[in-house]
Amino acid sequence: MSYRNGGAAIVESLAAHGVDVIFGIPGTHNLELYRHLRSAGIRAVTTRHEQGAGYAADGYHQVSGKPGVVITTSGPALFNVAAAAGTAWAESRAMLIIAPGLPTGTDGGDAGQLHETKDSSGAFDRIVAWSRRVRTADDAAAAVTDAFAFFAAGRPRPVHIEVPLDVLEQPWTGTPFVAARPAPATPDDDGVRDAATALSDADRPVIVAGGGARRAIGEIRRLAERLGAPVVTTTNGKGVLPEDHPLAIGAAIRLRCVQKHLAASDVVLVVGSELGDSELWGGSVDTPTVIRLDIDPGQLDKNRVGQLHLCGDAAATLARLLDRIAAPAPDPGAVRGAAERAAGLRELCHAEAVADGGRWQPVVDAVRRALPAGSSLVGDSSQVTYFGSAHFFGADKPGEFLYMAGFATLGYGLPAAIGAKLADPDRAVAVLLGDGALMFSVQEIVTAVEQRLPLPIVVVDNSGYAEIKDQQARRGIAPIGVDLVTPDLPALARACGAYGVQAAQAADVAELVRDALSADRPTLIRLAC
Ligand SMILES: Cc1ncc(C[n+]2csc(CCOP(=O)(O)OP(=O)(O)O)c2C)c(N)n1
Ligand SMILES: [Mg+2]
Repeated sequence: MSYRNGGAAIVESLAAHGVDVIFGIPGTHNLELYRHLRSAGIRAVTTRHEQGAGYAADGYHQVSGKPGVVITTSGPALFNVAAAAGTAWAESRAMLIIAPGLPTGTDGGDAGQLHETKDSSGAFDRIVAWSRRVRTADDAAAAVTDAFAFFAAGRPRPVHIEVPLDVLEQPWTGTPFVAARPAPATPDDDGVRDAATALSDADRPVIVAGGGARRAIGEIRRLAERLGAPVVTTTNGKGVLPEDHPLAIGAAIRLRCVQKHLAASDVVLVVGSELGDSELWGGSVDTPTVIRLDIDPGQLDKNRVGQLHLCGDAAATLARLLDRIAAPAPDPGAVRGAAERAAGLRELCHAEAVADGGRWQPVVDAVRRALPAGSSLVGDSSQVTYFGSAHFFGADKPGEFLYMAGFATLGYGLPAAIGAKLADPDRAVAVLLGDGALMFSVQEIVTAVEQRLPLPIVVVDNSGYAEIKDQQARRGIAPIGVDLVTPDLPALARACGAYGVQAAQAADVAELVRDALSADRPTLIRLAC
């Protein structure tokens, strides 16, 4: 057995919480963490930049449901993961970032040490839920326990643990401690009764499902069917109701036709969404009665005051609502009416989505055709994602479309796909993104090669930042900084040890993606547009 020290306290505690893979980069200061990974049965995946480790951890989290864990070294390495930490905060995802720090007693030091940082945990405390600089090896183990208890208890968010170098080396004789899972929180009876009454009495109820509904798919479906309520999702909630269900409207909350429909409805139940502008795109939810259900009390009136509030776990609270909402007497007419209302709205959505993103539909359709049921498509902050895949890629479940509408960070797609694939090696995972997005994380092609991932990476290449160019045009600004040199991407992929091919037209992408799924390495598929 290897020498047990503060590093072992962290690593053994991770293993006790079911962690079997970490994403990161080893360095001089985190070796006492890396020392223990192998014996703890934890696989270390080295990305080629810490930002990629953070996004890979997020993709892993979204597909596995387990928190993503990142280990960096100190100073620049930790700061390199800051954009991913910000993403996990904005999108409400569970991410644990562990990094070494300067020795205890040198806090705030300015002594010229390697990777010296003014105040790492202070800096990270401003961008994650909490950041703790631990003081002893026991404290290090307790911090891991606290992180997982935090992830289990409420709205998931990132946390950061800083382990001073001397604490990493400190002998440790403790044992990891796993806290009991708390019972899911649910609101009081009166709140559930009032909400159930409002929903039962509604003529035109609608359900809006956000990322907080991802673990309540059965309950959302049963409630929608019982009420005859169409279900609209945010992009983070995409797939909460299978998108081919007769009541599914899709990830369409940004569309004006949906917002008009909400205004013409009498009651909307919003489950696990902050109704942020990054999802509503300047619009609003103007339904007279809005019921907000969220695990985080801070969300219950956010962006749109709720008339009724349900503070609790989505699945547990919806189950209690279902107990109180009687199944309607069999009435085929009512069922047909609800499905017809949903079908009418879906048609309007499709027309609106085609109006601003129709040119992306052929390539999205080609990727969809090539991917078997239960696959995941990963997007990025590119037009092909928010105007394309978000609407045209049908998802059956959460985790089948990976994106980050809130932080909207370029460079997410490729590393997140690596994490998703490692979370579920049997699942087909593909990336569809723009050239600009790829260039932020292009080095992670090598990570995917090293991990031997049969990953299709479909790049729509318009040699620059079309979205920003369009925005410049709308403001009357002559294009500046947006028309870019893009390398020969297939050649670059080949140089990295991947396959690289050109698609002559969008329809050809289907065949190329199919081939890529059965390859022994990633394939970059470039489509000029
Ligand atoms: C980290 C980061 N930097 C800058 C931006 C601003 N931004 C948003 S979209 C975009 C262009 C993306 O280019 P590409 O992926 O090629 O998609 P396209 O707009 O060409 O469809 C930029 C620069 C961002 N979202 N994230
Ligand atoms: Mg582009």
